[in-house]
Amino acid sequence: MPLTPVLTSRFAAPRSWTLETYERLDGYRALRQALAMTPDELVGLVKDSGLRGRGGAGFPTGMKWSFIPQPKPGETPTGPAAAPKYLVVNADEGEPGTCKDLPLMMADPHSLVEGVIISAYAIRSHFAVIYVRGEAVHAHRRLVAAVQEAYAAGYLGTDVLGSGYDLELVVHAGAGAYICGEETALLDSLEGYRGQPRLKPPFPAVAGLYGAPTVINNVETLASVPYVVRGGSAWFKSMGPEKSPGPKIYSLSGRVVRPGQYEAPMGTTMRELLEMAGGVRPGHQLKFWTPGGSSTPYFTPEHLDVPLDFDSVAAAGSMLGTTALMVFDETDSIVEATLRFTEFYAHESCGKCTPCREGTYWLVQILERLVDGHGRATDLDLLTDTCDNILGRSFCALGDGATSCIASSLKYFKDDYVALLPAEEQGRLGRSLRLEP
Ligand code: L3W
Ligand code: SF4
Repeated sequence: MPLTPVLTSRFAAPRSWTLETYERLDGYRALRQALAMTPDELVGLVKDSGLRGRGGAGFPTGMKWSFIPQPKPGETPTGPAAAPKYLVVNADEGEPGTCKDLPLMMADPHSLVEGVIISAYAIRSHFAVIYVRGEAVHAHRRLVAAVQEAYAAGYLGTDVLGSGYDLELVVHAGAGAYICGEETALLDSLEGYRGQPRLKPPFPAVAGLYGAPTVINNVETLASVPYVVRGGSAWFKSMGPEKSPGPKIYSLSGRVVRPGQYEAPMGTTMRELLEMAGGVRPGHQLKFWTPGGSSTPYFTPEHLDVPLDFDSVAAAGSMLGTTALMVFDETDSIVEATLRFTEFYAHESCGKCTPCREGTYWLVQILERLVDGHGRATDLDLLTDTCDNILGRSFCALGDGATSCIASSLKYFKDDYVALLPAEEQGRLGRSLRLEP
């Protein structure tokens, strides 16, 4: 169901990325409203709006902000409450198929900057960082220009708009490692170390950047905040399901007539989105698709009517992830697609833990020999066993995510794997590891 554009409302405006256009189209009005509120009122508003994190996990944004330890009135703060607070924007968009944050930063960087200022004020932070994917040189440049404009106009720096509130905002480019999108690896990278995940807990809200309380939010999450402030929580909740409300940017790619970004309320179905994108290319049929990027289990045509919100997708056996809808038709080999994804994970595995570092390597070896026509009857079970030894046994979500495409492709398209086995191996199938009595 299309909606009046919210997050993408300025995308088509001439020179949409400039401060002049942003201000002309109501930009920075929410900031003035927010600065007239107390930080606690803002946290309450965002909690009440039901806004959930758009980076993949769907964690409630207001609740995350409320975890930041704050000094109690009349008491001398100690420990984390006495430490500086940081706001970090995870703009390291790198999930295969995902293309929502970069278009947003290119077309409307000030909506992110405004969201950052409001959110930093809400958590009483005076220092914020946008950590942008290293390869996205164009987005980095655009963000730097927007931040400079915001400083010059008094939206950033000392005494923001005469409110007495100070905020410094830095744009930092990563170096192109997918793992640096994992929030704690991102913090290590920002601190100048090799980006590898940290043990959680403690969560960044208590011990994050330089060991201080830190909120890390995705670009689309923070760009939604000015709209929550301007429209109010009831308006925000009027879009989409009660437990996952708000507007959402879905990115459609692959075998569709018009690939691109489609904004729709949370809970829109793939059938509706495909209709907006002109459908699967003429003369072909949908075979399988990802609801949220390569880390989320595949869906099939059976799932076309699943509402694409966090809870409904989870109930149907996958994850909303980054709402990267990659579309494959009957001409695509699911085993080859799965091999490509698995190669990506093997390449991007940071090497810190054995199940992911070794497991993803072996998954590639097995998938490669299947695709090359040298598969063995035992390979299907071997894939499953290897996934079982990665899932739930890895240090971070990358390892778990690497198993999703394999497990779900075997669940829905086992025959496609069998068809790749040499004839003599197909004959041995009944005697494979798992099927043996
Ligand atoms: C304080 C607690 N904070 C949780 C915070 C936590 C984090 C957020 C969600 O993974 C997924 C992953 C990818 N006290 C807390 C707490 N938090 N409990 O809440 O945490 P979590 O652990 O559920 O998820 P995560 O580690 O943030 C994100 C999946 O997204 N994904 C990939 C995304 C890729 C991109 C990209 O390229 N831009 O977004 C796709 O599906 O596999 O499952 O902030 O600190 N008790
Ligand atoms: Fe690194 Fe993979 Fe282990 Fe995550 S699961 S810590 S990416 S080796």
